[in-house]
Amino acid sequence: IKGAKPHSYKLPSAIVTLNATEGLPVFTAGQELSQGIEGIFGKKLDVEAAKDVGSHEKKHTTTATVGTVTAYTESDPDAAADLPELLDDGFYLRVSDGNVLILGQNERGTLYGAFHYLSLLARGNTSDVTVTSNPDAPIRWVNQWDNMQDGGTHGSVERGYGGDSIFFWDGKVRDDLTRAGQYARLLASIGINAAVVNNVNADAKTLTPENMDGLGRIADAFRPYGVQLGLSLNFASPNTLGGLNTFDPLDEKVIQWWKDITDDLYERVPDMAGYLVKANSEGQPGPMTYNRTLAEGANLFAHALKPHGGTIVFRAFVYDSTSLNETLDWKADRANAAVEYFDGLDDKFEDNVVIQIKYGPIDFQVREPVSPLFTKLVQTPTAIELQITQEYLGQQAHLVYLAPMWKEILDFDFRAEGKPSRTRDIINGERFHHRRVGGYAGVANVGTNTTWLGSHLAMSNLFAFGRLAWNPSLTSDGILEEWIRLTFSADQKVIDVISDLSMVSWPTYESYTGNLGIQTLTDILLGHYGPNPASQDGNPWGQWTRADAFSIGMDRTVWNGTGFAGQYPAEIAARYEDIATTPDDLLLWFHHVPYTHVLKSGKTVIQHFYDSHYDGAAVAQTFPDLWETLRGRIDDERFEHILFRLVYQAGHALIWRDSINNFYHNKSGIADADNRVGNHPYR
Ligand code: GCW
Repeated sequence: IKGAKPHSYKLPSAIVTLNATEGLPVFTAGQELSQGIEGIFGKKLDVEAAKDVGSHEKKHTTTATVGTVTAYTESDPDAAADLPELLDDGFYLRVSDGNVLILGQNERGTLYGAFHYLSLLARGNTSDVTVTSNPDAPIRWVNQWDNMQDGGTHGSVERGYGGDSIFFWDGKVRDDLTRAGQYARLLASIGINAAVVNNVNADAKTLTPENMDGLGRIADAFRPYGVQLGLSLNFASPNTLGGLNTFDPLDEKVIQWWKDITDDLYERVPDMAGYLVKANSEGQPGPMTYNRTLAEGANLFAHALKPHGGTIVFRAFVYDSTSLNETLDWKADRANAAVEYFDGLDDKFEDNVVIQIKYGPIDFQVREPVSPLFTKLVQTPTAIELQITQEYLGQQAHLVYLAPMWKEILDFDFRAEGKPSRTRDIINGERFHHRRVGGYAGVANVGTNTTWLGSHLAMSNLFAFGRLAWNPSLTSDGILEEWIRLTFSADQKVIDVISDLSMVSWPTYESYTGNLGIQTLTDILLGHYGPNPASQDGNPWGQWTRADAFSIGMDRTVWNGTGFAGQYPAEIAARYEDIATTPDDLLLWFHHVPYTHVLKSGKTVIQHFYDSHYDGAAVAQTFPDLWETLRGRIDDERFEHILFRLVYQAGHALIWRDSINNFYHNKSGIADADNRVGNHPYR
């Protein structure tokens, strides 16, 4: 770690933890501080355990005192008056002339405070400070889509691009969970408080007694960092694993089976966060298999979890991938599904249910309007599902820094009831619920690869997710700079180059993939990677563009289309209903228009496609040269690893450009005004 000023900084002479228990976050905070300060300043501080504040203060001239607010004020009741009010997981940090006070609202908050202090030091901020910091929302979870086993022995990760599962091997929990502990450390350093460890396409055998023991070991590896374990469930488990002849959520035997399983799990993991459930979607079983509602399905788990204080996070990603027929039905639209399935259920959920909603109504595309379901659940807490793993966004082989996209989504104003209604204020409970509920879920999918995500630069996305879930007011470039300083260097050139690359990366990727809200145009039949616009029509998943020889786009208007635009509150519905007020970047999401339709920019749709693909690919060509300017300024290993990917991305951007442009050129027969399309060297 570079950047700190070792000579001018007055360090505390010792670290004193209050009421620390080994294996819990306050103890960890002491260890992390000692290790971190040694890493930055080369000086090892002792960590002393104290029962109360008074006993140690006399011994040292200066101290770093670390503990929960409760432990601190119990031993010194007068101190309480000087402390700010903290919310769950919040912390207070005061640095003053070599004395450091780090207090958490709970154990976990104390660790967050310690990491914050280290982050300041590592970024060279050695001035006296007083910081009070509370997270924006209680749910700050990552979701891992880890399988217990692939076709062979490997625990694979669905849409994971960083190697095998760090949790599972050969259908069981791994013996060696060192990486799981390291992952928890990584997550705690950015304020994440829970991790769901298995795929939402869940395997019932996660719940065998042996595997439940294994899950207990994962929770033990997480606990020192205050990361709680969450678990995805397969709805049919009472039948497929339990041997019952049904998994009907209203059946007494089924209810008892889940209660017993939940009690068994809590015996092993008393602090389990709860469950995550994908039901009646993409072939997964669910309550609708028995004509029960999604609420009846969610409440089954809510009841089992309630005595233990657990939360059931129920996914809104519900649609039937067998009933969609594009050619026969102009009004068929997968985007409508979530709001339709949850219609009439808002007051039916138990109070420990949170509905987890993907940011867009389809599926993690490069640009989507924000899901209107956020405004329909005004009594039920919601969490937003963001995807850190870049499934449709280049799968870590392309650099796409996602914070700018997430910020747009979080800041989007739905104007519900004509009042300000930003996504971020809905998911933290402020707008509708008036209490702290809901929050953020990030599909992370780290793996055994030493880079965790498969690429060094992709880690800025995991970092940004945690920082935004803590504080959505932070800026994308501010978060990025923080990350670069902590990860690479305080060298201004390094900060500038990585910032420049990252900040243009999302618009660049959008330019050379799918424009104007048409979706990413990846191959959706195979791995969601690389260009395949032809696959975007006629498929059973309802990810369609309705492109023909003359026109393109999904008509989602109320007056003539699928009606999706009408799912928004009135002002927004009106904006999207009308071509004139629909922003160009969502035009083809909401409207079906001729290729010759003229955009607000004055260009036709087809010419915009051509130009944008040339422009985006041209920007990608500059990435490797820009990166070259950092040679020698960061370590060779990471330099080469990243260079390799940027060179690849530059090449792949050309393939994207030509595949998409040729496809629409052939389909429309309309020439490129600049006469580039159809004349390139690959033909
Ligand atoms: O679009 C799909 C992804 C699946 C994923 C699903 C979901 C886990 O391609 O891989 O399944 O979304 O979010 O449930």
